[in-house]
Amino acid sequence: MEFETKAIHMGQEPDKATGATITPIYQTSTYTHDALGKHKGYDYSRADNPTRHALEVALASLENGKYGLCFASGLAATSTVLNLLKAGDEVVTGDDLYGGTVRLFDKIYSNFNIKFTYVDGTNPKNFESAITGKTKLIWLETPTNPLLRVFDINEVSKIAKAKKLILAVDNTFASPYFQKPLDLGADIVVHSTTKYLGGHSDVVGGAIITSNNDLFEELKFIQKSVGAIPGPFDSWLVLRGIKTLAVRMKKHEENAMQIAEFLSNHPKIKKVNYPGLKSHPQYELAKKQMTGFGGMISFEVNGGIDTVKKIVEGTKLFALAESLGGVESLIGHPVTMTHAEVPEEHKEKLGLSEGLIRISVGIEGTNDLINDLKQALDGKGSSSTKNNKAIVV
Ligand code: P1T
Repeated sequence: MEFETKAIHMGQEPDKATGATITPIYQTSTYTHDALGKHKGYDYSRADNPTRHALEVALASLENGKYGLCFASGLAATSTVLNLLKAGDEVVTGDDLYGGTVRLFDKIYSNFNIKFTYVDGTNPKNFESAITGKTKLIWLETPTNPLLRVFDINEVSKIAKAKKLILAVDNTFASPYFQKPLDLGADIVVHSTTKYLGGHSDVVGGAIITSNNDLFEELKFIQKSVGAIPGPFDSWLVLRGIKTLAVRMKKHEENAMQIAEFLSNHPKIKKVNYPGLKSHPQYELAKKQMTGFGGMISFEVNGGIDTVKKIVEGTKLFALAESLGGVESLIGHPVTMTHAEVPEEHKEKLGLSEGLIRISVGIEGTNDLINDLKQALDGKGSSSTKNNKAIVV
């Protein structure tokens, strides 16, 4: 079955009880048993819920996986993967990651005596060199947030397999429409469904997909035991979102490609990070492991925080906000927003500078978006025109 068809039909058969074409929101915490020890497959909604189940089946199919598990947020999904570990275990992770993931690693799980070693993921050999006898998990985010670096999933999966380690890939930026890590050798895929999967900036959620029976059993047990599950309505919003994922992703990419080219030719811009540009250091790898380059771009401006402030406060269509992957365009400043809590030395090592701006390109008209960036870059915006925008922190 083609991706577009799966997104609309997998797990989403007409409701057995009523014939409802669209999966109902089963807003119930519990289920009446037919008799002692006999129920219709559902017992209590922390363990399972039909609306969530429909989403789990649909997401598994989109990633070419066997099993899906949904969570209350992307970070709840990531925590669930980390809950596979025990005190004393080690994780080798690519160094460029969502700031909240770094915070979760360094500020929460390191307290439980789990060690995280960050490596430059652009060279797969760096993962191999950092592996010790205690390493259990390799964590990859690709393309990365916010520098849009691309790490070689297949090469890293060979290293993981040779050392019998679990490889988990955060596929949030690409979405399953453009990248399928399980097909490339990963054991676990993680998503913030808040982003492209939900697609409308109206829900926070997360997901894990795997084809490994043992990992699934363990992860399902953790899901039920820890309880970081999404409610039925949030599950339904993501289920509704994925129906249009394919058409949205095509437009995100079409817009992003034109915007990346426009930005590359702008005199105020020093560097554009977009895997679809031939100048991107991992362009060939991106072409090989992805079927498209996505809708996220970051760029470095000539000048300091004052220039940054003018640009991020000067756009009228691009809202100054955290998050990404919605139909509407967003603009952000990683070092003071999404990555504010990443330690200074980590930022320096990565080259995550004050001059870096990140945009999530929406699916509005391409020319409107380019014109909006143009007027902001050329300094034509004024503070009175952007009263719908947040304040830079
Ligand atoms: O926000 P949440 O649903 O918990 O997802 C966390 C997360 C995980 N992985 C990646 C790659 C992410 O980008 C995120 C969240 N990112 C943002 C909020 C952001 O603005 O980058």
